[in-house]
Amino acid sequence: MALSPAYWVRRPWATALRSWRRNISSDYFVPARLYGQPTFFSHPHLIEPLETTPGITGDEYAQRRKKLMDSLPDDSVVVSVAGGIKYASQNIFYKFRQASDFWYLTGVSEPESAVILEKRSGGAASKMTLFVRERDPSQELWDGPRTGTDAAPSLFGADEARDIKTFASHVQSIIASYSNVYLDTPKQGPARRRSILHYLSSPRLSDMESLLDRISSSSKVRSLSQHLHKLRRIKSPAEINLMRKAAALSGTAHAKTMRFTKPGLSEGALAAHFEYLCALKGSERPAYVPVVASGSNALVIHYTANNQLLKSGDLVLVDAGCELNGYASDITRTWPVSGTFSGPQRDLYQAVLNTLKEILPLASESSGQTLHSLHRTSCESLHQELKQIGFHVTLSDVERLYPHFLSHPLGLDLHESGMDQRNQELLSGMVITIEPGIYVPPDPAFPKHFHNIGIRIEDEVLIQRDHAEVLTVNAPKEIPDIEGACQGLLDFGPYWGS
Ligand SMILES: [Mn+2]
Repeated sequence: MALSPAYWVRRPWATALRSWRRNISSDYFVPARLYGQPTFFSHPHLIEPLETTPGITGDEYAQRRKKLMDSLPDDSVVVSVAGGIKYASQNIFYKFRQASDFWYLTGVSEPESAVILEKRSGGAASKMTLFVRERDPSQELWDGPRTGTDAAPSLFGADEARDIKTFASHVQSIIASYSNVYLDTPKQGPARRRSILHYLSSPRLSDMESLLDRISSSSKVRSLSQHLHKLRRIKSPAEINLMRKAAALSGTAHAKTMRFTKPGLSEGALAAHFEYLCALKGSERPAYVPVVASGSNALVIHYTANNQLLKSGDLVLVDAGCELNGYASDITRTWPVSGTFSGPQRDLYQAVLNTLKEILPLASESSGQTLHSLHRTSCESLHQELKQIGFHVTLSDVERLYPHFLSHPLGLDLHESGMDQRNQELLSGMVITIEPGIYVPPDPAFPKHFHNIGIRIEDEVLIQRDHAEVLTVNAPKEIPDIEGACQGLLDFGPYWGS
């Protein structure tokens, strides 16, 4: 895309761009063609100068690779591959989503790509080889432009780029010459989707399978994700900025969806409204299938059928969050379909909210808490709250009413870094959810007026040294705020509007 001279001068980052121009090759500066993903030249509304992907600079990607390689012994090689294209049926593909680990290391947004990072002994800088799809005009006519091996090194800071078709043979020889190999195979990774096998849906797959069988049976292969997730759990200032935006966008969409709610609409209409609001503001996709569970559907934790009609007098539980610039957000709110809580709904809601508010101040680095200790505290707190409103329950009964865990870390993935973090002390820069809930089955053991009510309230928090910063403040959660939002009394103002 050609940019007029006036365009450059008017933008505040014109100065930064001029100094940047001096440091890069002229063939990159001249936007001779489009690449396989947005760049500043083709998409200045998405990408700032110096950024490889929205909000993340090339320097930050280089820092991530350096930190990873510094954490590994000499004579190590890292292999990471792109996500695979997934198909709904036959050749009907889903919108592509990059594998999080590969994206975290490279910023490459195309499928059928891979990276090899090599660290020899003696403190020499590690070498980065990118594998990408070679340019192919006949294929690009169908699928859009590719970055290709010619532009990949300057775009992503790689030492060299090769055709992905040579990856299988290349990886074989590379791995043979290193003592420590870090990659995720189906046996080691938590799921196939992150596996090296999955990234090629092509005739080459069978070759890769036998190759990887041989590789993963080797004793020198170790899990890469374990090392990467140590880095990924602490968010950089740039990542925090992106996660703030994703949380703010989802929070606003929750508030507006409260306003949109009325008896007779389907649960799916609320999901559609939420997703529309997020997409309109630039979200690539929902971070997960939204749960819109009215009435007793809320007792099903992962209810996603979303095909019932909203009834006056019921609550509706909405667990929904957008993905923005690759980062997930995750918010649950529960509100009355008719805009006003009934007595029992109000009591139970306030009980869950009190527990959430008891946990939030504990979520800091200096508190020395872990996700496990916070969860235990939430069980004790819910136990006390339930007793206050007339439940005759023991602490162990609480598990029946609150069958899920309190919290999970999030970032590029909705549930980041597996379960091994539950026993680790919280550290500044982590982003976690806090999501207590109560789901009352129609069992005579529990007071009848609470039967079939399900309530969950979920915030995202950024762990700081001495406090937790709630990122999801745009989503109303106090009872008067929720009722106000539902009844249209909340002033959405210029920020909320448009
Ligand atoms: Mn969650």
